[in-house]
Amino acid sequence: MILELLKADITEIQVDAIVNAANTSLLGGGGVDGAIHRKGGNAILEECIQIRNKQGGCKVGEAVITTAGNLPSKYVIHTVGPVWNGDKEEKKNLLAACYQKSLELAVQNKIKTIAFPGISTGIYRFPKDKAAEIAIKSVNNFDRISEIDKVIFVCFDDENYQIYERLLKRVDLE
Ligand code: AR6
Repeated sequence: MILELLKADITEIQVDAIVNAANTSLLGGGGVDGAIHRKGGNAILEECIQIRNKQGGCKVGEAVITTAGNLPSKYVIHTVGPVWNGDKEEKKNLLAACYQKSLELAVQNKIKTIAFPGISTGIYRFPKDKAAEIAIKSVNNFDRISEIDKVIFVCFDDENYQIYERLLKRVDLE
C-alpha cells in the first residue's frame, strides 16, 4: 500500500473512492460535504436519500457508500466524524472508527485507491494534529490494508498539509 499526501481539492482527485466528511442526515452541508454534493450533482443526494429512507441516515463513526455522480472518482464513501466536545477519548475512538469503517467499505467494494480529507478538522473542530495522527494510525493498523493499493491524504489547508508532512516522516506511527 502506498501512502500519499496531496494539497488539493478532493473533488478533483481521480481515485476509485473519495471519502466525504458528512453529517448524520446525509443531506449535505458545508465544507467538503458541500463541495462534493455541488460538484457531484443530484445523483449523490438521491442515493443518500435512499440510504436515509432505509436506515435513517448515518451514525457518527459509521460510513455508507454511493456512486460519485459527476466527480472523477467512482464512489463516494460518506462517513460522519465526531464533533470535538464532551468526552475527548470517546471522540478519538469515533474518529478512528470513521477511517476503519471507510476502509472496510472500500475493501467490500473492491476499491483499490481511496482519498481521505481531514475528517472532523473543519466545522467539527477536532484538533488537526490529533486528527492526523489518528488518520495515519488507523490506516496503518487496518487489518486488510494489503487489499488497498493507494491511500491519499488530501489536505485543503496549509496547516493540515504541514502536520501530515511532519507525521508521515515519523516511523513510530507505522
Ligand atoms: N477538498 C479537501 N478537503 C476539504 C475541502 C475540499 N474541497 N473542503 C474542505 N476541506 P469540514 P468536518 C477540508 O468542515 O469538520 C459539513 O457541513 C477542511 O479544510 O468539511 O468533518 C458537514 O455536512 C477540513 O480540514 O468537515 C458536517 O455538518 C476538512 O476538509 C460538518 O461540516 C473537514 O472539514 C462536518 O465537519
